[in-house]
Amino acid sequence: MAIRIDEVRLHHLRMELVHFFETSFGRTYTREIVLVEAVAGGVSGWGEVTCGEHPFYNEEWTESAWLLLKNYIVPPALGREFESAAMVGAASAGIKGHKMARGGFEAACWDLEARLKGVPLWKLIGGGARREIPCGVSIGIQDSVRQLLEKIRREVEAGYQRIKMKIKPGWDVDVIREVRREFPSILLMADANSAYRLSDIEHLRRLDEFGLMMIEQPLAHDEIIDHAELQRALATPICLDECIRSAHHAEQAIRLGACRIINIKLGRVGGFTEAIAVHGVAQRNGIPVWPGGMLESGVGRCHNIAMATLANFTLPGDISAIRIYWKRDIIDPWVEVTPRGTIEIRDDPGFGWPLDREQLAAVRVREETLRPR
Ligand code: OSB
Ligand code: MG
Repeated sequence: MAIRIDEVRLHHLRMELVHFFETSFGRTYTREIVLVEAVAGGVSGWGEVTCGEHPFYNEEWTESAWLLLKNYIVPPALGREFESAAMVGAASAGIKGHKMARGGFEAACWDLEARLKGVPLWKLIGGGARREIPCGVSIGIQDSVRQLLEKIRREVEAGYQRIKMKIKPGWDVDVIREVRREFPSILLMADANSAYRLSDIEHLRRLDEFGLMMIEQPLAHDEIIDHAELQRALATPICLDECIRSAHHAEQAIRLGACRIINIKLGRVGGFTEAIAVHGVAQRNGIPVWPGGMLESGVGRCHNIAMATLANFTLPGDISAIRIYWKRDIIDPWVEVTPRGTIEIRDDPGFGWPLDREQLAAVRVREETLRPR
């Protein structure tokens, strides 16, 4: 079934987090999210651009994504027929970088295709390996160790299967030791978001004593070779996040031994087609993957849930209940986590959860409709 994109609407949402979220690159209080609505024959498909408010996780941010979508990604696609959503990414392949902006549009087209066909998105992408997604939770850097321990206790009691804590120089070995003293047997991992250098190798080796499931992206966002050297020196598995922007990067990282686990983020790799390719490379090489998160609204969260039904997503990921992030979200009902620490998938066409259009309008600060000229 060919898809002809009639128009595309960009929505800029401003959503306040329940609690600030701090990583090694900064603190976020309010998310500025771009949603992409792709319309064909009166049916809308929805995608989310997962970049941050500032170019600190990678080079993208809300404003860059808006401009890229408006000036480069959407115009060539308007009024054009695509054989399927799988062909949409190739149409913007000439753009260097900006994969989160490209991925927001690409994901909207997959959601649109699923709705036009009346099938759930997880089915369209070839997922469905499980009906329940194993969930972990990502806990930011806190003002005190006591606060961190309280948060971890709350989420462990809620049933989350693994805890990820953010680390940075000055908030690492000593803090993890406290966490381990309090919670000796939980599945625990640490995410550094590129805060260290290879010269920190002796310091990072001290993490080996804590039995972490993995350490995520310790070194620079674009540095695969040093990660390979670090991995040779560490017992703890390295998981790459920022470094893996394509299936080709996954191949290189695995070939060099730079990681034993990969975090796949839909936006970071430019959408579903590339995410499926990264998943395939990892699967063929015996590397388990899990779904990363970028503090998404319900729309992006549901896309991640669909992705996590692919067979090799065997580790609990950063997909957690909406209440952890938002007072009110733009989907209704909310995504909930079972006492088993899982999310049950749904069979509605598209991403599976109904949009709350009233709330969408309430948090929208800018809207623009792009039509063929
Ligand atoms: O590196 O995984 C990351 C949030 C913002 C930017 C980068 C990261 C994160 C998270 C949050 O860890 C994951 C989530 O959405 O639950
Ligand atoms: Mg990460």
